[in-house]
Amino acid sequence: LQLEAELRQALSNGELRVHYQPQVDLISGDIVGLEALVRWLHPERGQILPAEFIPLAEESGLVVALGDYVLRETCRQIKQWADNGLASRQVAVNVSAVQLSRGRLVESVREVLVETGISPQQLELEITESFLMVDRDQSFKVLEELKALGIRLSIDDFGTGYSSLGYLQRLEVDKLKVDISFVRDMTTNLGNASIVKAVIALGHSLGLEVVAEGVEESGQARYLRSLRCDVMQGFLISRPLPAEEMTRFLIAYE
Ligand code: G
Ligand code: G
Ligand code: NA
Ligand code: MN
Repeated sequence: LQLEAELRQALSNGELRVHYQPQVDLISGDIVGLEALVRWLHPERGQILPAEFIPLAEESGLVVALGDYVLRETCRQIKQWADNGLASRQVAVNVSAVQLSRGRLVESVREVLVETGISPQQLELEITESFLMVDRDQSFKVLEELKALGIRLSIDDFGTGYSSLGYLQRLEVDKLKVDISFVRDMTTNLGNASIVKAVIALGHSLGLEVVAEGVEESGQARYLRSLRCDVMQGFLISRPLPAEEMTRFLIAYE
C-alpha cells in the first residue's frame, strides 16, 4: 500500500521516465522501430524496473493514468525526433489489459495524435495475450477502434499466453514479438529453436512481421537471419536508453 501511494505521487512528481530500445531490421541493419519502456526514478531507491510496479499499478487501476502518461510522453518524443530531422520510425508503447478493459485508451490516443500531429502509423501498441482473459469483448472493441485510427498493433511475449490463435484472425494484428525466453537459448536448445521457427512461420503465413526480443549475441542474430526473422531487439544493439541518449545513439547509428 505504501508503494502504491508512492507510485501515485511519482506520477505527479515526474519520477516516471520513458526509455527507448531500438529494433533493427535483420537484413538491412536499419533501426526500423523503438520500444518505449517505463522506468521509475525513485528519489531514494534509484531506478525501479516495471516488473516491480506494473503489477501493482494494474491491481490499483493506476496503470490507466500511468499508461496515459507513457503514451503522451512517447508521442511528444516522436514529434521531437521528427522536428530534429531524424528518420521517421515506429515507436511501440506497452498497453496493459486493464487499459483496454476499463481505460479511455481510444480517446487518449485520438487526443494525443491531434495534439502532436504525428502520423498514426508511427505509433504502435504492444499488447499481451492476457487481454483475452480480461473482458474480451470490450477489449476487442477497443482494439478495433484503435486499428481504425490507423495505429499498429503487436502481440508481445507471443507464445507465453494460454490462448487459442483465433484472435490473430479476428484482430488486425501487424506484428508478433517472439518472447525472450524462447530466443535466449534457441541456439543450444532444440525445443526453443522449434518454437522460434514455428512463430516465424505462423507470423509470415498470416502476413505479419516477426520481431525477436532479447537478442544479446551476434550468433543469435545470425541464426534469426537464417530463419528469415524480420526484426531483432536486444542488448546486442542497445539497452533501453533515456530519450537524450537514444537521440545520440540514433544520430551516431545513421
Ligand atoms: O523494461 P523491462 O524489461 O523491465 O520491462 C518489463 C515489463 O514491463 C515488460 O513486460 C514490459 O512490457 C512492461 N512495461 C514496460 N513499460 C511499460 C509501460 O509503459 N506500460 C505497461 N503496461 N507495461 C510496461
Ligand atoms: O515484456 P516486454 O517484452 O515488454 O519486456 C521487454 C523487457 O526485456 C524490458 O524490460 C527490457 O529491458 C528487457 N530486455 C530487452 N532486451 C533485452 C536483452 O537483450 N536481454 C535481456 N535479458 N533483457 C532484455
Ligand atoms: Na513490450
Ligand atoms: Mn516482450
